[in-house]
Amino acid sequence: MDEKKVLEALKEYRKIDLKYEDGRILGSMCTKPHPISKKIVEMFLETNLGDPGLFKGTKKLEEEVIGMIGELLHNKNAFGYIITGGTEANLMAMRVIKNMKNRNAKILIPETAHFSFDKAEDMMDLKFIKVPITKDYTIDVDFVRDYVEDHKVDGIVGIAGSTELGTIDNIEELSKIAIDNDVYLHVDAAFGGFVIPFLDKKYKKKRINYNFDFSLEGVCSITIDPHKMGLSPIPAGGILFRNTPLKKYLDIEAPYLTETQQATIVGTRVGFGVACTWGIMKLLGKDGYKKIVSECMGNTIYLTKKAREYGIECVIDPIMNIVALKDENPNETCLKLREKGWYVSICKCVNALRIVVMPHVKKEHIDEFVEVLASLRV
Ligand code: 0PR
Repeated sequence: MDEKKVLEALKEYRKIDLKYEDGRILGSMCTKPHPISKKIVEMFLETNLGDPGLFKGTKKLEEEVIGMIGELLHNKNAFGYIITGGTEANLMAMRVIKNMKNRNAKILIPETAHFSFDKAEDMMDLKFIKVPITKDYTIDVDFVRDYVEDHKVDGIVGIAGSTELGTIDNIEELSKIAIDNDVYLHVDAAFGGFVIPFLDKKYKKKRINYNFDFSLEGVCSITIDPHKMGLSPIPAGGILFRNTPLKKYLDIEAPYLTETQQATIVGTRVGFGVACTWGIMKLLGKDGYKKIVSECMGNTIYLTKKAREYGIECVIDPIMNIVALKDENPNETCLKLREKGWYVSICKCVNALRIVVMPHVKKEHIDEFVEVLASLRV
């Protein structure tokens, strides 16, 4: 095929894909990347952070961007990586716990945890104790305290922005338990990491503890994904550790590379995720992210009000830009919506449809969607 034909053929395939800007993708934690990404991807297309000695500029950017995210999370000395996504980030954190303890590590994890942890358990022979959730859909801290005091536990996982409901576990309490009992605490803020620091006061609720970062002494590592609310293109996940000595639990000898230790799970890895995250964070700044988060939160509240007008109730008053709409048969409703061109996801912890109000979801899409959803119910 000549170039023209190749591109034409590819365009046909691309036409089959849904487009974020059409506003029909309502169940995704990803969105259209910031427009500067195209230029940055072109500039950094061939870079490979798997061999950082060859791409010293890109490696420097990674160190800088980890510094920037570290500052956002109140720890300038954090070390970490921009990797493929939240899954790799969580796998790396679980690897640290496993290698620190050097045996089948026992880890307390909330029932609301993302399925990437199930992959970690499967691959690394970890022993997970699933912690029940409270009526607020957050980790039962009393259960954690009692369990840790009575058993030998190696790690605790808390979530700041759960996948299904956007709930925030009480990380401050988990941190105290972790310190008192010398247990490793990992926080999965894959989604919430680029939301919580930018939430305007008016969207915060009194009864929720929003502290989730390194300012809490017990927090050892945090997953925070630029390719979700950070507006970076895929792949760009983030893993940050409290301090550099933890690196030894990740390092694998790679004697023939320009850097002889490798800590990430993926070997050959893109540099453009790093460059895009650096560029977008510099361009938007804290005010830019605050504006985006406020718009999403405004639309989230708009969706809940609109739904209520049609008698459709929410499972919880949304904490971040995730809405769970009660539905007796979410699987069936989800399929019916798909037939009509709307793509939502569903919750498994409760009978509900799940909508992530990402920046591509606008009020006009919400208006249309709620009408369609209501029409399915009559
Ligand atoms: N931790 C949390 C809290 C998550 O919500 C997710 C993904 C991960 C870790 C894993 O991140 P990666 O998928 O980057 O490895 N949550 C989304 C979900 O399962 C991922 C997603 C994104 C799914 C876009 C669909 C989609 O269209 O819902």
